[in-house]
Amino acid sequence: MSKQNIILAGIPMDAGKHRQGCRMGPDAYRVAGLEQALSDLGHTVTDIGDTHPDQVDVPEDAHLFSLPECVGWTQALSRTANEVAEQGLPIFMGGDHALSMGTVTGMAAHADEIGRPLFVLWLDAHSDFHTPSSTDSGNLHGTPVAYFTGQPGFEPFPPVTTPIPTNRVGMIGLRSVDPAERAALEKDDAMLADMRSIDEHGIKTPLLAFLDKVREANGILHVSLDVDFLDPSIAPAVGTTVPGGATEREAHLVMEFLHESGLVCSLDLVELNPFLDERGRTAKLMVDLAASLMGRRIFDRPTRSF
Ligand code: Z70
Ligand code: MN
Ligand code: MN
Ligand code: MN
Repeated sequence: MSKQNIILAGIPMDAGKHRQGCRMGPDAYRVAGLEQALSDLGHTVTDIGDTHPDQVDVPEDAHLFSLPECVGWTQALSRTANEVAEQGLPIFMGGDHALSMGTVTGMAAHADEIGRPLFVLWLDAHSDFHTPSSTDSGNLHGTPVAYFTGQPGFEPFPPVTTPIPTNRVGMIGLRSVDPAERAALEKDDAMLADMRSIDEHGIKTPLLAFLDKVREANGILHVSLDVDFLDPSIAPAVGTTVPGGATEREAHLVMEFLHESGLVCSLDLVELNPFLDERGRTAKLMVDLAASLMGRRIFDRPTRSF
């Protein structure tokens, strides 16, 4: 991947779930040095500041947490993502995972405009495949994949004009999937790699298979990185810790393969809750992973040369 125009967009969204703190995510990434880490690699980096939700005329819902605000964010982010995608490679600094309802639909519209199919790589412990009627928690951060793939039941949200077919979605890192999500995913054709299959086959196997699919279709790839993809022992700053996640080495390897593929068009960094961090270690790890995705490496030649 050559040198890029990277656009950093802060999304202080906390409306996707009850537990608060993700609104501090964008500033934590700034303090942890994301802009410098990327410009050190030779990229041009522009931080456009924080985005805000649109005001919308949607009533509160008894079951869904902060529904009007989530609708307002989705509308604003879909527009913003489509706009910034024309200027370079956006990195969306979240904010909770409900922000992907907006970023992915905006990137899908952009991909449509340039005539290439958008694929989505979901790096997460969770599948986030609930619909507003299947969610028990009422937390809309558990629903973005169902929304941008065009599942029914999202009426107060903007209609999805460019749904991503589920066969263009790859999920890696799964280890917490609710029964309703599981039933829906088993009927569907998304590529699923749970931690069991990663233990068995290594993380490289599903990743390279998915990247082949993107390449064969002349697609572009949006990557959505949830902090809880990582094991909580290395990434404690997240509301929903699930043991048994990706190691630091597995995560870096994923990022390095993604860089080498040259297919990545955009990145979400989501679910960082700085209120729960230990001396910034999770924010710093996420910055390091973003740097690996954007080309940081130890040597510029193959190192198996001995
Ligand atoms: C659960 C729910 C979720 C992220 C937790 C959890 C969803 N399936 N997503 N953390 N990122 O409440 O729907
Ligand atoms: Mn556009
Ligand atoms: Mn998630
Ligand atoms: Mn998650």
